[in-house]
Amino acid sequence: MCISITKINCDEEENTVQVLGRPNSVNVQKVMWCLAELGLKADRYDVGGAFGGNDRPDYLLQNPNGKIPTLIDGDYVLWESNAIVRYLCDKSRSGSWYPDNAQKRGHANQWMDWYQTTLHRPMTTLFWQLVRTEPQLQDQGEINAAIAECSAYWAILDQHLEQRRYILGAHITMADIPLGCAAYRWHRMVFDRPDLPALKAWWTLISERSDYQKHVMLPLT
Ligand SMILES: N[C@@H](CCC(=O)N[C@@H](CS)C(=O)NCC(=O)O)C(=O)O
Repeated sequence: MCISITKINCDEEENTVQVLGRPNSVNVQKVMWCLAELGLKADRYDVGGAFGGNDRPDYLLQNPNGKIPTLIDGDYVLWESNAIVRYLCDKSRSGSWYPDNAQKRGHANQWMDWYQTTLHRPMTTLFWQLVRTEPQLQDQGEINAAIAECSAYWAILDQHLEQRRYILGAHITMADIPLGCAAYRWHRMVFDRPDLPALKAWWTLISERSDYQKHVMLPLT
């Protein structure tokens, strides 16, 4: 494939996957954090946002949505961040990341899909309003509605985590990745947050991981 965009951390080794996507995208962060936890080598290319490139014909050949991230693993191309996380954990079978039975995988997929279909939308509204909109142009009504909606959803996870260390229980799994990335934004953005102690305890545990710090705990931009 022809890629003429800036390549980051290139080590030119075989078995190195390529990730197309800018580092401040929550969906790219899921993939980069996952790869690092699994001990897999990756070259990341700056695509999307201010870097552009995702509307180019060679990019659209790989991902017709023109969205990031896209994963390239040899001849294999995959898009949709949660699908990429599942693929990597399944392929690697490293540690506890890919649950070892169908019922546990069902629950992991449930929480991953819940994030993507339910919490991601109001979190994106809140993020765009608080981080990517000039203060004088922010819509306080939209912010308040997004905080209320997000708070109700995070409270569901908070209650679930009251009896658990990680989302599936004692061990960290792929279920913790999408919600873990979103939890950084939730706790780092500046607004009047509700007190959700079990959620905070889980996020604090995840925040201690060096790969999470490196790939997710970046300046909010
Ligand atoms: N459901 C897709 C969503 C992909 C998506 O919307 N990515 C955003 C960045 S988070 C994007 O490509 N935005 C356009 C851009 O960055 O130029 C996934 O999870 O991969």
